[in-house]
Amino acid sequence: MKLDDIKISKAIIEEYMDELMDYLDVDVAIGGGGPSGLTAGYYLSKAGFKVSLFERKLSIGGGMWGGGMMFNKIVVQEAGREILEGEFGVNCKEHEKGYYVADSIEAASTLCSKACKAGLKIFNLISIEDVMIRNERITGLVLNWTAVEMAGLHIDPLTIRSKTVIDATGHDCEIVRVVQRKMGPRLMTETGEIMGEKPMWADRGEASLLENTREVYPNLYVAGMASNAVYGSHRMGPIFGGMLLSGKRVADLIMEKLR
Ligand code: 48F
Repeated sequence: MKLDDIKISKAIIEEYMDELMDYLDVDVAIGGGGPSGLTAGYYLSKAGFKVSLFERKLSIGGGMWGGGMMFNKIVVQEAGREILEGEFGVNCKEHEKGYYVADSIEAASTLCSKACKAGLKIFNLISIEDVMIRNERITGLVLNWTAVEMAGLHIDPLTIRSKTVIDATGHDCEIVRVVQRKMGPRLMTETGEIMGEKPMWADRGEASLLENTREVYPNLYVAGMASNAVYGSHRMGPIFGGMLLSGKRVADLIMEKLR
């Protein structure tokens, strides 16, 4: 078959636009394609919800690729292994009792692949710059191309509607930060504000993460490192079990709410 360059362009543009149109109105919109966002997207999509995920960067996987200080291994504890190996099929080696090691490349690529196959629609190279709020509830997201953001171009964004939103943007908890900036101290935290991340302490950080994975403003949930940053708990470095468990927990909470 003789290839027509213009037909290739047409295929890409039409298919992308069709999908973008289809995803203007979703059940759940996830900000951030790290381990917590991908896990949440996987479970919600698998349960039949319409879910989109927006990732600022070209690659999906967030802080998982680099392991600890670029040694591309991650550690999970038993509960995390049940998801990483049990659900996703990523090989986990017991290094010593209770400490399982996985290859970060296998982990990040498998999470991404399984989430896509479960039905999660991932849009990369798009940044969430704002939220839509009606009657003090989150009703959607405000999006722009990352390239626009990086170039500092003065170009207005577009919006999507979503019944619920997950902030899985990691340490910076960017979506919650926008809500705080626009709405003042109205978050469902002790102070009404973002409480801020505490220093590295794997044990405490992991232990508090599930409790901190919750609704923080009507229709807005936090998952992963964003949860500990919002609720004032510790960072935990290259142990990733909590991220997976947090992704599953936020999915369970949203399923309960939407059903
Ligand atoms: O940082 P990230 O991997 O978040 P996570 O799922 O996992 C944290 C761990 O990687 C690690 C850790 C483990 O113990 O502490 O840090 O909580 O992924 C967050 C993703 O969100 C994207 C960002 O590029 C990254 O890939 N992101 C951040 N802000 C935005 C965004 C935004 N405004 N719009 C779209 N994507």
